[in-house]
Amino acid sequence: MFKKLAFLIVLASMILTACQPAVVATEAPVVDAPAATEAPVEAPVATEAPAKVWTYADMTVGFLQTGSEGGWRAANTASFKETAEQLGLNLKFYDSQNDLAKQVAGFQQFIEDPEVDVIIMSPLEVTGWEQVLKDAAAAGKPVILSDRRIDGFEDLYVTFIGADFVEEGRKAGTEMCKLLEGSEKKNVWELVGNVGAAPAIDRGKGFRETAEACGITVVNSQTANWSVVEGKQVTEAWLKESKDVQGIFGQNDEMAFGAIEALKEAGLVPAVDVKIISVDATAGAFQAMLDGTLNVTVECNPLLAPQVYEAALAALNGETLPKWIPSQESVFYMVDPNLKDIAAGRKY
Ligand code: GZL
Repeated sequence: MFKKLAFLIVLASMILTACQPAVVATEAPVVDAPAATEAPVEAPVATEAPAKVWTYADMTVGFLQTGSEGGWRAANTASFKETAEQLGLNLKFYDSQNDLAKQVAGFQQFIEDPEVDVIIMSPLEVTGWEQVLKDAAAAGKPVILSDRRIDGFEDLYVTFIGADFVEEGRKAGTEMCKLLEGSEKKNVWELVGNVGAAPAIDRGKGFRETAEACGITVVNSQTANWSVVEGKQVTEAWLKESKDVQGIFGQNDEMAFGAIEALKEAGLVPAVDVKIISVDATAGAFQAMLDGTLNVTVECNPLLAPQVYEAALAALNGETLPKWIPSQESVFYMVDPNLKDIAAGRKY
């Protein structure tokens, strides 16, 4: 009797055990279930496709250039075209012809162009960019500022690669102070770039910081739009009013060249009767210093393309960059005994 009962009990327990689900390694163990003797095997997780790693060969750049207003810009454009070829990237070049409306339209065109992966811009003016920057972000196209900064909207562009224009102005003011040291009068005229442009605003600011500290008075200041012709016209008009000027600050080389022509035609000796300082340090400025008509030029490096393209590729690969990567620059002097050799070694 007892044997039959024991058999039935064993049989029942065997049947009950067989119905219990086994602790399946792939299921999360029930909290109060006995710990599995082996580490549970992780369920395979669906893996995402690896993010694309961009190379220059993949990259199509939409580059919005200001125009072709002088030697600095020619060197800057050459830098972008030559470096694109060297790196094997596809460059779509847009000449804004120094017209802000055209540059904004070109920006919109690159946003809508499915071939363009990243947009690079040398902005003609510091304002007017909010909508296109927002549209570019919505289109997933990184924006890099080259050469010139804009006001605000740092969250809408990756980085600005270009000079410290305020520092360039400070350097020019410091050099004008040296040139006018001991002068009884320190009247200076300033030829300004296009109104609203970062270099025009910032160079003027920096110049006044250091020039006014040594007693210089900026008697006249007017735009001559970066050009030789307008630099000459503005200086001629000023000379008709007065020849009581001891120094001229051209915010770029071309405007200084125009002033030099006007001074000569008015019977004044440039760099002697009137000290002349410019910014850019183009080949033309070195020639003017070698001719003895320009006292000083403050360098502004136009050969930015390698750094800018590197930043564009980094942006496409999701890297975070500083909001400003300043370019390194120097100052050059007419009185430098090595000036001829320095000029011979320059790329622009
Ligand atoms: C400076 C650049 C300026 C040059 C001018 O980075 O934007 O524009 O100084 C040029 O010669 O027109």
